[in-house]
Amino acid sequence: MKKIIFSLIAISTAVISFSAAAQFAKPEDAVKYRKSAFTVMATHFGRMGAMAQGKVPFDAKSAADNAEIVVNMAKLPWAAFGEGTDVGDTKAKPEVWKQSAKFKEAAEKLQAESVKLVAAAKTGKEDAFKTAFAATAGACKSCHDDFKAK
Ligand code: ASC
Repeated sequence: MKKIIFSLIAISTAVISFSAAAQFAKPEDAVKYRKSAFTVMATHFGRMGAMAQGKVPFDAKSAADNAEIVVNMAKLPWAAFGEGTDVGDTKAKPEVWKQSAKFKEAAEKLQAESVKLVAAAKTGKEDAFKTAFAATAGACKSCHDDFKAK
C-alpha cells in the first residue's frame, strides 16, 4: 500500500512539473499572459512616474508599494516568450527570438533596476527614488527600442 501511495505521489509530482514546463496550452495564452504582466507593470510604473515627474507629490509608502509590484511583475513576462509565441496580437519583434541572449540580458537589466528601485523607494528619499526610477525607465525604453514594434 505504502509503495502504491509513493508511486502515486511520484507520478503526480512528475505530471505537475511537466505541465509547469509546458507553461501555456496555446501560443495565444502566452501572448495574453505576458501582455497582462506588462499592463500591470506599466500601471504601477506609471503611478511612480507621476511622482518622479512631480505631477503628484512624492509619497514614500506609495512609491515603495508600486515598486514592489513592478519588481514582482518584472519576473513574469519572460517565460511567456517561448518558441512559437511570435503570433497573434503582439508587438514583439522577431529579434526577441533571433537575439535571445540580448533579450534575456535586457530582461535581467529590468529586473536588476527594479530591485534597486524598491530599495531606493524604501529609503524614503525622493532624490534616490527619482534616480532609480530614471534608471528603470531607461531599461524599459532600451528593451522597447530593440524588441518592441511601434
Ligand atoms: C512607462 C511605460 C513604459 C515605460 C517607458 C519608459 O510608464 O508604460 O513602457 O514607462 O516608457 O521609457
